[in-house]
Amino acid sequence: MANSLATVTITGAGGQIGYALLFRIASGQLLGPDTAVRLRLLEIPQGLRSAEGAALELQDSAFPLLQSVDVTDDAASAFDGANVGLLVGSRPRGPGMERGDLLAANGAIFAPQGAAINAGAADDVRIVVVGNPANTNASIASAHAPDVPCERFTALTRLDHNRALGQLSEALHTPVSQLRDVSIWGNHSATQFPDIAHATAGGRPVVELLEEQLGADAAREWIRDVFIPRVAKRGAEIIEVRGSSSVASAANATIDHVSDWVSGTTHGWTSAALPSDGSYGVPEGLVSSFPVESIDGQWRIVQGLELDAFARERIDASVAELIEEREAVRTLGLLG
Ligand code: NAX
Repeated sequence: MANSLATVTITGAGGQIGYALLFRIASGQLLGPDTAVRLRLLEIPQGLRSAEGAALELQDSAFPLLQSVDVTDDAASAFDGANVGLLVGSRPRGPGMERGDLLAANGAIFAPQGAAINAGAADDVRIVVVGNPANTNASIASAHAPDVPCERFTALTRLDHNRALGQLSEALHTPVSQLRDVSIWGNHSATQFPDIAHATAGGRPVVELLEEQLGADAAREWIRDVFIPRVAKRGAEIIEVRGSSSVASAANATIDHVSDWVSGTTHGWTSAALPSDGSYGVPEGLVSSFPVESIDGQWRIVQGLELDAFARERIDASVAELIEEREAVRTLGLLG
């Protein structure tokens, strides 16, 4: 029997990732078996039928924890009382679309959603932005929610983190459960820096294991020329093989992100994009991915990691891209 109730708002709920998320949330995988959920599905008018269809299927699934499902195209009612907001619906870059057009189109989505969160969400609201460009969309939403602490606005890099774990598991013939302390730094884009300098497998440094397996030079090359680009460009690889972008793995990562945020990390650290507190020289306020732990319901950036020259260069490059995105959005007047 559930002893608490949470309102979870999903934007773009009629889309692919939305469809993969809804049933897992309703089954209790987001907030655990003791929390009943009230789902709010936000769509644009063209997406309403699809979301309504998903709502019918949710009813047909008879989830004991699911208390209600509302479908709407009104952001104010979707976010009213929301404890968790999964901001999935966005305007991804289309063919021939200039960056300014992309950012402006997303500003038109995330600015009003930020304002609706500010006006009506619950005091403990937690937001994760999935829709791309995710880091900058999170900044836009946060800028329009001045009464909500900025650290409640995060962006998803857990999929990149999980992709890195998958690649390491394969290379080292080690189960994912044995791997710890992989980090994703920077932007959720091809400039991100998947970092295994501090990672361990079965308690031993991953870099040492790779060096044993491949030799020192080949291990360094594998990390630089195979591992990093494969993780950073995995989204394109999925599109090429599957004919459509990542869906179930993106939904899975979103569930992992929120469930760790609420319940705590127990297996080393993970990765999430959140407003920088100035750690590791990342400008304060910039929504950038870091190695993080979740303690008492809050993300904390893992402190004190040593970064070598290679890591510094890769992080600086991704942060520079984020700064450029932020400046472009500022020029468009989207930061309030
Ligand atoms: P879909 O096109 O299947 O679904 C998006 C849905 O959002 C559509 O139903 C659309 O009607 C709705 N929508 C658009 N504007 C809206 C608004 N203002 N309010 C509410 N709903 C709105 O895309 P899907 O495959 O579900 O992907 C969604 C987003 O996730 C895309 O931006 C995609 O780029 C991004 N991704 C992010 C990932 C990450 O790791 N951060 C990985 C997967 C994915 O590529």
